Amino acid sequence: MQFIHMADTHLGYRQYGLSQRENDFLNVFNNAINEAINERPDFIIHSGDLFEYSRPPTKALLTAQDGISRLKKQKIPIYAIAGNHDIVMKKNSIPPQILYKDFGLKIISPKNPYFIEKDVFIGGAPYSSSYTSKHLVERLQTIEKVSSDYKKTILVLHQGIDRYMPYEYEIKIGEIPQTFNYCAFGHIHERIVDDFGKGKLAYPGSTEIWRSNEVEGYKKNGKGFYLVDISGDLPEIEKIDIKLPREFLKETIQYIQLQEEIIRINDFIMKLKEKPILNITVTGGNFSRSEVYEIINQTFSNNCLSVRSKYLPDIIDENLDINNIKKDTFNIKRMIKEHLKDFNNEKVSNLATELYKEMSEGNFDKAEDMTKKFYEELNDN
Ligand SMILES: [Mn+2]
Repeated sequence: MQFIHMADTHLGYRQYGLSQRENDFLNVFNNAINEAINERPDFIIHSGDLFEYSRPPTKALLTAQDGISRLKKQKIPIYAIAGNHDIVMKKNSIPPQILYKDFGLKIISPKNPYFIEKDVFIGGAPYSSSYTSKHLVERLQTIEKVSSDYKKTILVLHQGIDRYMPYEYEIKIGEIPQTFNYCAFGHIHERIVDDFGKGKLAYPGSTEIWRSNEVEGYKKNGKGFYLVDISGDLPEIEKIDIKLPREFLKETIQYIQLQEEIIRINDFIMKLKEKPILNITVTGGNFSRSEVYEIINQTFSNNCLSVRSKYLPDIIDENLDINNIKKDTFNIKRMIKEHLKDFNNEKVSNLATELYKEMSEGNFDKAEDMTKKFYEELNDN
């Protein structure tokens, strides 16, 4: 008894506004479906964030449709839940996955919280925000009760757990029932496999590099999906890697070695078949950002799909004596709280602090996501 566990395919995501990146996400999904068919699993589980948006672009919808109908032709059932990207946080909203019901996609939802596939119990719930996680915990208790009649049980969820995301989780590890053989999670884009209760808990990770902070994890653990065998007492989990269409390079170079490093990186890039994405940080020394920007852009803009650069020169300011400044001055969180005290709302000041942090690091995409999420959850209540 083998199944495939994948998640976070984010179809429709147009990273850095580039159509090539949109295609990369679609191609990786296509390849993952091909590879999945080759493995001849008994079924497939998709643990959420099939799409980037709750209203995906047509191309993404067609790619999903094509993949799901190929699985149907091969008689491989596929089960899915909605992730936080697939749904808007409004009551009674319907995820786009519903479009594929007639193509054989089975959606695990509050209405249909579980299915039985070849004597295996597959139960779960769509993404719950931290504001509604109480309901989720109640739901989980009900699902656990029903599952006790079955020998092999799988729980499907799209949530962050405090054990792996201590600041942004929606559910605590202690709130997840421990009786399932396999907990098929989505949401965290890193690959994680852990012992949990009487079985295993796993995140297969995203299938493409969705944020630049996934590059390190990709280098270490690859990207793709899991092939899980639940015949024995403990599930056996095999990592199946899907090759990414292009390299995502992240380089930090010292200003003093700028010339040598640029040559080294350029030599590497010239050997690549596809234009990579290059994230480059120049640090140390007292240099002019605009001059270094010129050099980097001239060298790389033609042979990279996208060049994103960050400059961190040493700050030399003789008038600034760090020892004379009270530590409080640097407590941005306290400063923002003080300024927003008329709102009398901790969530607002927390958002402001987080936005300040992300935007000062140039993470505008993330800041936008956070703002969107904040208002979606606000409207939900
Ligand atoms: Mn995701």
